Amino acid sequence: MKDFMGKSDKSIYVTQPFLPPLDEFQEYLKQIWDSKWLTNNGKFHQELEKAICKYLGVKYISLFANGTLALIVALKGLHITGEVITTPYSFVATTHALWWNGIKPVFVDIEPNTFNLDPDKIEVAITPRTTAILPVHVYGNPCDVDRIQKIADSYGLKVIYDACHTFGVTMKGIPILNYGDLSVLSFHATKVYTTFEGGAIVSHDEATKKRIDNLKNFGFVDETTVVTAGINAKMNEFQAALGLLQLKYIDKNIKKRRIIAEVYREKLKRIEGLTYLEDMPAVRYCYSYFPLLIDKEKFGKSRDEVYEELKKYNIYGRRYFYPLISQFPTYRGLPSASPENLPVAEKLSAEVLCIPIYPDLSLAMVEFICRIISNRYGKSID
Ligand code: T4K
Repeated sequence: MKDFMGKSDKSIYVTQPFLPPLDEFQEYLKQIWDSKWLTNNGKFHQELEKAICKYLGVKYISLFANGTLALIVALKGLHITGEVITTPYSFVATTHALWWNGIKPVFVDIEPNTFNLDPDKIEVAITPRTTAILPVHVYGNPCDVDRIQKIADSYGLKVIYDACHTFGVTMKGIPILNYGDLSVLSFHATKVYTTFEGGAIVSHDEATKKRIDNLKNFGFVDETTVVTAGINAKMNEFQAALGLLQLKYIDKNIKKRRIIAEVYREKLKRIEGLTYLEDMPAVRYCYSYFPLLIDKEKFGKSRDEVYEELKKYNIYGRRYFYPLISQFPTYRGLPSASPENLPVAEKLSAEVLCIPIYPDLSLAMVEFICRIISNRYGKSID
């Protein structure tokens, strides 16, 4: 940071990956070099599966090359077809995974206070062709898992959670990943826990894990037997090695993120027209994003004006999730994609700005960001 109200001398992005000390990674690289084992269920892959299960408190995990392939395979693994109820308020990969499986997405609106699929609106969207619900724990904020499960049970639907923002999140001590039939994680460079690119599917029984493992490896079950038309979605040894190292630092990193979120909340709380997600009771969060809602009428400036203003100081927030998935050309012709069907998602998508949050972001920079957001418009944060 240069000076208090000056331009930051390096770009500050919405996120930045945490990387462990290079010499620690080099130790792993040496082992990979010596063994010449680069992928296909190698030593580090096997170690990481065990270590992540332990850390997350889940029974079975299958590691993937990225979260998108994991989503595609999760749907395939449960033989999901026809129509699937999902949220428009997510990263495009959520709905693209349906499209890649030839499944029709049916968009349902979200709740204003959680940004997640609204359970009150799910039932009216169910048709005889509906086979599953694909909710997203957006920004790592847990969905109403009990109500969603109740609906799924009464209509005989599967539930696959897109849990890509939700590393290590628990509710009343229970890992959020243990709800639903499957949960999908992303370990992309922009995520709380990263393996460069990467992802995983959490399953609850051995047979399902085996099916998923076969699907991610071309359908092979042994050297000569291919039981299904699988794909290549395997995580390699370099990714797994970084994953093992990241686990050493993850608690510390989540704590740093929490402190940043607390400073943002404290500094921005008295400003009319600005709101943010509050932590729900009994939830352990991972603070993957800090979404700020900017009400143009009350705040006096629009979300886009604040976004542009921050850019002048080399600070690059992101408008996750604008545009809504339902507004992209592939999906906007669907009846459920109409803005009248999705008023809450439309409103939040126009108001949200995700401001920087990552472990190495200094608290001085967090305060600086708050000052740009507030002081420029004549509103004191002190
Ligand atoms: N479901 C959900 C709910 C998701 O959020 C995602 C991914 C997926 C599924 C799919 O999982 P993956 O297949 O990706 O594992 C980013 C990420 O590419 C994407 O992984 C993520 N969600 C999405 C929310 O954000 P972009 O296009 O906004 O990323 P990009 O490259 O503009 O990066 C954002 C900022 O992060 C950059 O301005 C700078 C910083 N950055 C980025 C990279 C890649 C770094 O500092 N280092 C880096 O290596 O999509």
